[in-house]
Amino acid sequence: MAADSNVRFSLLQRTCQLVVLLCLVHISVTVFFYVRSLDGKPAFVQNQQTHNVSTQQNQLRNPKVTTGTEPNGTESQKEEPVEEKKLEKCPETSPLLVGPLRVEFNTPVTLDQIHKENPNLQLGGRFRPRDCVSLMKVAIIIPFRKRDEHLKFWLYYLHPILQRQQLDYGVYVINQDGDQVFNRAKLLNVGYLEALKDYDYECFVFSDVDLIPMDDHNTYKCFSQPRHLSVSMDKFGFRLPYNQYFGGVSSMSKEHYLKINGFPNNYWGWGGEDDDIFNRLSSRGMSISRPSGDVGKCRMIRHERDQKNDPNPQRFDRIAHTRETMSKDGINSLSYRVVKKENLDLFTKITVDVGKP
Ligand SMILES: [Mn+2]
Repeated sequence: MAADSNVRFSLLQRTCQLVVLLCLVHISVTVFFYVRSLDGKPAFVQNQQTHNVSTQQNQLRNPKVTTGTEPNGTESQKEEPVEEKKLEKCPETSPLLVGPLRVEFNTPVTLDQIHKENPNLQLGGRFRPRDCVSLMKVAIIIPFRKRDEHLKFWLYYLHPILQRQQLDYGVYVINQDGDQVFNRAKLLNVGYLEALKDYDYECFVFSDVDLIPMDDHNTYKCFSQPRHLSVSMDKFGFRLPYNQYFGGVSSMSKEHYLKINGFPNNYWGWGGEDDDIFNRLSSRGMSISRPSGDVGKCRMIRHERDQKNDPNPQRFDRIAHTRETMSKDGINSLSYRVVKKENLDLFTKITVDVGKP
């Protein structure tokens, strides 16, 4: 009897040992795969340029001064002849892109911090890649008034993205002076003209200050057709609100822009001007190019409606007559007065008097 229960006991003991052993194996396999997943590429990438550091540093090491008017006494010193090495064109798709980005607006950012995190920027918010010749010279135009908090987020997110996109770019914030009704499209026209005074830009990206792309494959450049970039905004449940929608962020080459006589100057207040622009483009036989809904995802910073930017009641009537009015109203009829132009660290700010309705 005693021997029998002894046998039973040792059998039980062995079974327990086996179970414990199996558990240990299970846990170690789990831990192994967990640790391995930490080493791998994360699904989302933080905003700043911690990735591809080697390339960025490479650019830092070869700081080429591009403005011919630099008053530093270095010309007397003998420079290494490496300087004049002919640069190749940047590749069609930048190798620095990282894909989906995490975008949030809970943590405030400061201009100082953004400046420190983007050491390769030149005064006025200008940049060009140093180890290749950018495919495009892009002016980014932001119509603006009293949205400094939004602008900080925009600069914080966009500067690293635009640099990874290897663009030769400048950021122009067109600030409407005074307290008259806001005129987005007119500010965009001003941005077009003023940016061209600085540099031979070939491409213009028109962006609201509160829109941030969520994937850096959404390149802020021009295509063979005018492009609508903000195709799936969180505000609209990540889909296009309607097929003709052209608001938010768009890009146009100089040629596209001139073909439609620029933008209307007489849309005062909120709404309609983007539809007018769409009408101009389609009446000149152009179509809209767009990234995929996935690549074109973007976030809008939530905000209340601005003062002096109420919905414009005339907008429906105006949109209905774009074809008749566009040749007389546009870049050829634009009048404004520059109040102040500031070349700041992170952007060029142009304060402008655009008049009133
Ligand atoms: Mn908005």
